[in-house]
Amino acid sequence: MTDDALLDTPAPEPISASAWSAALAGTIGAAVALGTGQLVSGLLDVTPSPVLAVGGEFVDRFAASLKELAVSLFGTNDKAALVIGTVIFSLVLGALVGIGARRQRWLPVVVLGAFGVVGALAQITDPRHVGPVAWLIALVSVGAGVGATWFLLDRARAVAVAKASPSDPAGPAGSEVGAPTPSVAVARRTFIGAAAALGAVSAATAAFGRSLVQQDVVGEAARRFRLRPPKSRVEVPASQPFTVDGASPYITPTEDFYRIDTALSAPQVDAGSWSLRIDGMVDEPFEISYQELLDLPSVEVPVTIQCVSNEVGGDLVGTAVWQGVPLADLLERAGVQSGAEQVFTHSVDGWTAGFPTEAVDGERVAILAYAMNGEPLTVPHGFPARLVVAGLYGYVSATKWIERIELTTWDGVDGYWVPRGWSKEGPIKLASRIDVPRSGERMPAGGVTLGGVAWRPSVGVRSVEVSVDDGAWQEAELGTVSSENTWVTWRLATDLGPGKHQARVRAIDADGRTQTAAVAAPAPNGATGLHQVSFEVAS
Ligand SMILES: Nc1nc2c(c(=O)[nH]1)N[C@H]1C(S)=C(S)[C@@H](COP(=O)(O)O)O[C@H]1N2
Ligand SMILES: [Mo]
Repeated sequence: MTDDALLDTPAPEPISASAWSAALAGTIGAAVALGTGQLVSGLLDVTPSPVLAVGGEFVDRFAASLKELAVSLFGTNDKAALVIGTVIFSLVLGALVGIGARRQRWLPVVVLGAFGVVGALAQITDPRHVGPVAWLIALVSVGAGVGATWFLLDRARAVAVAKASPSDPAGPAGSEVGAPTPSVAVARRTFIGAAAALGAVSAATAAFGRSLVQQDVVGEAARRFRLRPPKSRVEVPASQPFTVDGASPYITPTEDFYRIDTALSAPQVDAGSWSLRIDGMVDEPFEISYQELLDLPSVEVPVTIQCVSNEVGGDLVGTAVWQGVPLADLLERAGVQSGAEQVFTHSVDGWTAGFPTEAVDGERVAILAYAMNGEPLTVPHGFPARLVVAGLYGYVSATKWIERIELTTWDGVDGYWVPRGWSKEGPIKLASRIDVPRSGERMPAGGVTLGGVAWRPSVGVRSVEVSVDDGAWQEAELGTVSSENTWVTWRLATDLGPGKHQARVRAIDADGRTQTAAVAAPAPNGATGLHQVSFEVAS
């Protein structure tokens, strides 16, 4: 139709795509934008991608309220939910944009464009310093998304036009009842086919883009760098006096070790270009490479670490053999100035933690660790290096993917979780757990052996007591420990008859203090209360 024709004839009722097909067009347009963002990020080796950067921003902003929902300090499920939530939100928004774009053709440019700006800003402000290339990623993604939306909307409109076409014997009014004419069927097939193809392409680009950034950084480092045996080690006891089936082993295998962090995807740090800087209130700030770190005299020590958000009886605690360089050696080399009250550590992903300088007193185990259970750290546990400080909860001390140790004042700066409602200091509280039987478990008849663990790292556990069916506290048998820095395994043989029973456990630490029965929630500085299980013995 020419302009003249438009002017000369009365304007026809504009025919537009149905709301459903427009929604589908918009949804797939948004998917194409997300997939393209992932792909271009992958091709340019940029992390995080726009989606992960936006999700990460979300974590940082709302982590405090997530805490109130009693979510642990970021378990794996919360993250999957967040990423999926971000994607679903984008797709739903895309659907609305598709519907609106039938009247306002430029709507996808405005809304996807705004999304692109949000994604780029999230990438640029991410501590991993994605540069101006984020704008390029946004431009390409938004372009692809808008293009896909328009393309599909036009195909969807073609279906509506075919339906309304006077040449269609069924006519516009009759199209509801009459069988679709071939032209409607063809138009519909074209639209569905294009939508399906673009949907598949967006999923494939997202998956491929993601695979591009997932390198085997640990394997690469293993080929180039060699771990040396430690200069000194605290031995793991060669054997334990007992084991209880189903109870925690003394050393937690790495693959079973709990993982907690705010990273939506664990940072993949290249050991070859990584370095750690020690600065702030020190006489001689310095930087060391991975090779230099491995060359320093190291120690190997079994230490139990725990998350402050662990509930009574929870499993956010584990014991590993950590190899690394004593933090005291590094601080000595830097020359800590008087007035430096806080060891404040930074992760490559911007996460931070701080604890009092006095904790590095030469007695407490505090190491910059690069190996766990005899192997280089895995990516989820902080490769290439992390901190392990015996007796302090992870949120104040155990910085993974560490890149900077800053000596500063106590009031100068707060670690990540402190402004989010957690205490500034986080010593691990005396705790104990029953592993066997599990609550609700049905045990075979003929004598039940209870078993579990108890810990107060850096102080140690003197004894463990169990009360069955509210009876007197009975002393449990203890396993062998390598030092006061780990948990101790315990067991208690009982002679319980058939029926329902319950048991409670408490520990007494090496200072002679009995674990409190007073119930406290994890926030702000660790749960207290006694772990109790109810179980049944078969007849
Ligand atoms: N970079 C970084 N390091 C981190 C965290 C984090 O969110 N980011 N979480 C800390 C918390 S809260 C705990 S309990 C420990 C858990 O260490 P793990 O995952 O190796 O068990 O890591 C600590 N180190
Ligand atoms: Mo934690």
